[in-house]
Amino acid sequence: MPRCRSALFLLPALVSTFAPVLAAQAPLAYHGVRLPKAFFAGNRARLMARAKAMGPGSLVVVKSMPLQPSSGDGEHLYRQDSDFYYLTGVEEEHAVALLDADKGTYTLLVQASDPRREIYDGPRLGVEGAKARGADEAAVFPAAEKTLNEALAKAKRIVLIDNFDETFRTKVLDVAYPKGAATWKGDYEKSLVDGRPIVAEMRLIKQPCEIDMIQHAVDVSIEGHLAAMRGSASFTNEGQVAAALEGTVRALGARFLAYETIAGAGSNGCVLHYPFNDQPILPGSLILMDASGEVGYYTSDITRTWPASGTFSPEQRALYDLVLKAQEAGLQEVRPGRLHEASIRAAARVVSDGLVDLGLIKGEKEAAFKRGDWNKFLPHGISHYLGLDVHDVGSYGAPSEFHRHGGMRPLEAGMVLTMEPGIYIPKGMEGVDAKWQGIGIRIEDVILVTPEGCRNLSARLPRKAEEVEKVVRSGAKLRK
Ligand SMILES: [Mn+2]
Repeated sequence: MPRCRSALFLLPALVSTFAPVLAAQAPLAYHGVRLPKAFFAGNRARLMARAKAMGPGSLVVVKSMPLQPSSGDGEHLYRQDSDFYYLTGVEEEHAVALLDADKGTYTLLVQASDPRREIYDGPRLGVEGAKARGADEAAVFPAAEKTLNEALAKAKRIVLIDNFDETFRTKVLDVAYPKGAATWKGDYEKSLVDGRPIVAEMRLIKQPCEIDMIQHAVDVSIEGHLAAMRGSASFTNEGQVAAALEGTVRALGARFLAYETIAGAGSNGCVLHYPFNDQPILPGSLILMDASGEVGYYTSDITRTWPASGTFSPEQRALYDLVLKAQEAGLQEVRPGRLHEASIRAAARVVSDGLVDLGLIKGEKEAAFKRGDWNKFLPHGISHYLGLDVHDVGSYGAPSEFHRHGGMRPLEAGMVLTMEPGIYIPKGMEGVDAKWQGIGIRIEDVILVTPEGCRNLSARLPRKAEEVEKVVRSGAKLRK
């Protein structure tokens, strides 16, 4: 796979532009940073090679993400589909990429210029812009319909990524498989192939420049977490915690959040995807924040849990140390050739055994683990892939080795995944002493599988209980 240039070459100019804002934080600043054209060209070439290997007449058809309406005449902020982005680098809506595997050509079909709309949305790529982004040929709609129809008619095999755009999918199928007896020649003339799993496998193993981008996203997210932790001694509402992270990551160049911020205090930390972030922070409560920015379309996924006051209570501390121990146990199992499942089981086992030690689970350890009693306290997955999407694509199974590996996939260098055990004891949980209730803890880091083992890309953000307390207290001191 081609080693592509890091986007870091853009940094000096950016840092000087934002120097006044970022005086305390330099050199982090990733406004507008994108991967180079060669990266997208390399991805197209690899996909075209796969399509060509399927036989002559293969055409890859990739549709951009449709606009998502919100309410009234509003729309959600447009973010390109990750597959489309990975193959084109194009951020514009209403675009279709055609890869002709026989000829090795890339044709980009884009929306026509519309002066009225461009007053609102800014300039459109047009034919010139499409070619400047690496297209061999380009056309604008509606004239581009003809280019599309001809390519579809000629193709023997259509490798389709339609982004759940039903209108587009129907159109492709109508052209590819015309209805009516006159066209029926006793057999299908074309085959249709789902392109998504092919691109998913490509995206699963990250190229060096992608790892750099994920690191950028992680780095700005670390700054966001630090800002929220440092501010929390004076925060009185979850909204301020979320705002501290979101303001920071955006100031450092994250156009998008990697996902909606989860900032829950006390029992709200037990709601896994807590969406409200608007409740008071009561004295003595923990704050669980699962939040990250996205840089140049690459995500991060980090969770920290800290005491709002700067000091864990004994119960909070006992559970916190257990979650951290579970995460460490999981990380020990992350290396090439080991099953992904092994790391997940190792983390879960530590949680289960620890809960027995604390008296929260009754009985003998081995039996308790097998019964899955721990699931009540840890009801979510402990690890997932990460990349252009926060829950990134790629199969977790290995069908050809299903039996040997128990259905789980051996890890490979270049995979990026999270490790995120937690323990959640909401207020009112049955059969649990009141002193444990209202505690939700998760610790989550972004992990790169390396040839030797793994590297924690978010290790710079403190995780040990004393270190976390120190960060929170340092913020309290600053304001005195
Ligand atoms: Mn996660």
